[in-house]
Amino acid sequence: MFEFSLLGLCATTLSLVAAAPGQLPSSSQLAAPEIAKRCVNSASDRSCWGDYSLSTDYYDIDAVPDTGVVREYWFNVENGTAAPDGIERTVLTVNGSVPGPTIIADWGDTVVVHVTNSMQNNGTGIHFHGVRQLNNTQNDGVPSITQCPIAPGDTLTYTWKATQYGSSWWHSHFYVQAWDGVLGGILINGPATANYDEDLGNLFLMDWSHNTADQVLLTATFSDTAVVMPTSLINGTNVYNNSGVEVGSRFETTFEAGKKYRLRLVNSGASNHFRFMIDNHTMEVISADFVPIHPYNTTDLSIGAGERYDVVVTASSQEGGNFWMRSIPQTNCTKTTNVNDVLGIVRYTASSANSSTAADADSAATSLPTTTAYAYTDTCADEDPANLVPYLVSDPAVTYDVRDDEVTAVINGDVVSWTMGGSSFQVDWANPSLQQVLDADNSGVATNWTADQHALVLPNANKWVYMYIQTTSAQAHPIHLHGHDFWVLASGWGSYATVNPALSFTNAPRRDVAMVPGDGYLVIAFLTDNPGTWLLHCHIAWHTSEGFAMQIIERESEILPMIDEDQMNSTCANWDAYANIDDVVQWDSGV
Ligand SMILES: *[C@@H]1O[C@H](CO)[C@@H](O)[C@H](O)[C@H]1NC(C)=O
Ligand SMILES: *[C@@H]1O[C@H](CO)[C@@H](O)[C@H](O)[C@H]1NC(C)=O
Ligand SMILES: *[C@@H]1O[C@H](CO)[C@@H](O)[C@H](O)[C@H]1NC(C)=O
Ligand SMILES: *[C@@H]1O[C@H](CO)[C@@H](O)[C@H](O)[C@H]1NC(C)=O
Ligand SMILES: *[C@@H]1O[C@H](CO)[C@@H](O)[C@H](O)[C@H]1NC(C)=O
Ligand SMILES: *[C@@H]1O[C@H](CO)[C@@H](O)[C@H](O)[C@H]1NC(C)=O
Ligand SMILES: *[C@@H]1O[C@H](CO)[C@@H](O)[C@H](O)[C@H]1NC(C)=O
Ligand SMILES: *[C@@H]1O[C@H](CO)[C@@H](O)[C@H](O)[C@H]1NC(C)=O
Ligand SMILES: *[C@@H]1O[C@H](CO)[C@@H](O)[C@H](O)[C@H]1NC(C)=O
Ligand SMILES: *[C@@H]1O[C@H](CO)[C@@H](O)[C@H](O)[C@H]1NC(C)=O
Ligand SMILES: *[C@@H]1O[C@H](CO)[C@@H](O)[C@H](O)[C@H]1NC(C)=O
Ligand SMILES: *[C@@H]1O[C@H](CO)[C@@H](O)[C@H](O)[C@H]1NC(C)=O
Ligand SMILES: [Cu+2]
Repeated sequence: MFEFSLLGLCATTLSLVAAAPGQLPSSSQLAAPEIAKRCVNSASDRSCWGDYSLSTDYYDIDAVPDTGVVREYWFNVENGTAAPDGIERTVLTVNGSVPGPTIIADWGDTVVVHVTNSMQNNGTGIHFHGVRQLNNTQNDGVPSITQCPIAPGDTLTYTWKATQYGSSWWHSHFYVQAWDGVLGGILINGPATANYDEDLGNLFLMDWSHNTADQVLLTATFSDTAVVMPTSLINGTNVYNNSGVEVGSRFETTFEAGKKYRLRLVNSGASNHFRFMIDNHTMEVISADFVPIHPYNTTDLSIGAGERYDVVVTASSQEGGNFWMRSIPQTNCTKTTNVNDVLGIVRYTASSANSSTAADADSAATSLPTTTAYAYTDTCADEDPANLVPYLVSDPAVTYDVRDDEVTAVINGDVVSWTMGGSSFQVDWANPSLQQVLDADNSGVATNWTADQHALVLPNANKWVYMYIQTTSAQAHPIHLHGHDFWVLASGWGSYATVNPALSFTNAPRRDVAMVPGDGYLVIAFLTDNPGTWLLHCHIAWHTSEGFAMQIIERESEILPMIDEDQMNSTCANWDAYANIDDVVQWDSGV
């Protein structure tokens, strides 16, 4: 196992020579004349990255760094108990904690993750959210799409290259297991569009129930009851008012006046949409998902399930010494009983807090903040697209090659099911799409995708695909595409056909999750530049399980040579054996 340092260390070392973080360059390497020209990443110039930079086209595999460094992790998925907010319940952990270990790498490294399923009663599969997986669909970690579930007792190894840099998370894509705790951070060091002194790492914002996600899903789906989440956590912790007794503890972090801190916000929740802020502190937003943007300042930030934003917060000298950090569930699309008590604390170090006496300083170190929230509008709309301007310009074609789709909400009696383009998604754990593609290629008999498998088959390379996602229900939905960033050409309230909005083709926001507003539309574009089987779905946990998904079968004829069939077959054989013996019943969508 490697030892990692979270701070700028990796960045600075790598920019000198292509050496592993923490490994000092030899004097001969430093003496080489061409190395002297290289840009050095430091607190005062985060845009530097050795021979690479913010202008490097990270979609071009030949342009991105190839460090030769391998980051290897061993994840053990287990069943246990924990009390993140002071209320003990069953949780599923990776290496004993929620969140599990953070994957830390430098841009251009290779990441290897060995996942062992040590649970008794569930399969699993780990998805590396937002990671492009170029020519690497088998490592996307989605049971029913790219693999069979990993059976109890089995181990599967995922390997992928960090061609992008920035912040994300990994999570189980089996059933609703992620929201029982099978999740953790991804942090890829690279250049940034604003300077900062310290990288505080990923900060998870997550709604939390005292029942297992499995129980919540059953209620949501079969009793026609809207899910009400009792509370939410900040980085895996919060207090809870347990019938008048406050239990649990709050997330706290320490600022030193004069320093700038980078926070990597991740909404890892099942359904809540959050508005994040730190009282009396403006945030400078530097990236949306894995896409660095031109920085903009805001006092509050809207973040949907699956979305990420990196922010730089300046700790100026403030009287009082401590401030509330807030993750406020947005009632516009979220049902929660705890809107105002999802709080963390930012404390200034005694030496830097502007307090005139030692007693003031002591009290600042322990007392609760008394600060007030910034005013905000309660909505689940994404950040203003005018602010989400990618640093690296990469524009879509003005005309499309393929145009698809529509989504509507359908409620059948007691059972909630969602449809996209008329079908409620239903795929089979034991027969993943990728396996079907291999079978078709091996046998020469094409797969006939069923309506429930909702496959958008895209055989041609480098074509522009436009999708119009329209919802006629009041709820907003975070839409996530695997294997690609997409361009957000338009979004808004009302009917797309009626509004007929202008599409934005000039440096539009680009990312891997975007909100379709309630009773509204989202228009996205992506390029068929990555052969594979890729899921497109609503990231609200219950909706994915209830069939709000479809899949893209991209450039099928190129997939076979990149597949490790032994690995595919062995995972499936172990799953079949387990599923037969234990009579596993799949009732959800399969994703
Ligand atoms: C996780 O646990 C495994 C043993 O189950 C251990 O080998 C590995 O080093 C741990 N990984 C991390 C990142 O803690
Ligand atoms: C976790 O353990 C509980 C209690 O033994 C059991 O009921 C449950 O099925 C287990 N869950 C998984 C996913 O193995
Ligand atoms: C997963 O485990 C939960 C208990 O933790 C159980 O209720 C559920 O049925 C299991 N699901 C599958 C598909 O095995
Ligand atoms: C992807 O794989 C195909 C077939 O193996 C190969 O021809 C192509 O060059 C690869 N593309 C990249 C970007 O690696
Ligand atoms: C949140 O928790 C993760 C995982 O334990 C950790 O890596 C990260 O540094 C924490 N974030 C902050 C801002 O403290
Ligand atoms: C805590 O819960 C109790 C009983 O449920 C209630 O009376 C009290 O007002 C709550 N306190 C706060 C601060 O919300
Ligand atoms: C925080 O901002 C409010 C409103 O601008 C101001 O009244 C207050 O003095 C500030 N508090 C601190 C500790 O800076
Ligand atoms: C954001 O605010 C900080 C502090 O006032 C300032 O230094 C920075 O230049 C601002 N950034 C932008 C993009 O306006
Ligand atoms: C501390 O606060 C006082 C009064 O608000 C102010 O005059 C002084 O400049 C502050 N000191 C620093 C170091 O910010
Ligand atoms: C959400 O906000 C929008 C705009 O303010 C409003 O039109 C819509 O009715 C709200 N939806 C819900 C469910 O509150
Ligand atoms: C798909 O349908 C065609 C035409 O109906 C048929 O010839 C073919 O055998 C089917 N393929 C499979 C894999 O079922
Ligand atoms: C994997 O299984 C398929 C049947 O599903 C078979 O056609 C193929 O030959 C197997 N591949 C290997 C490498 O064993
Ligand atoms: Cu949804």
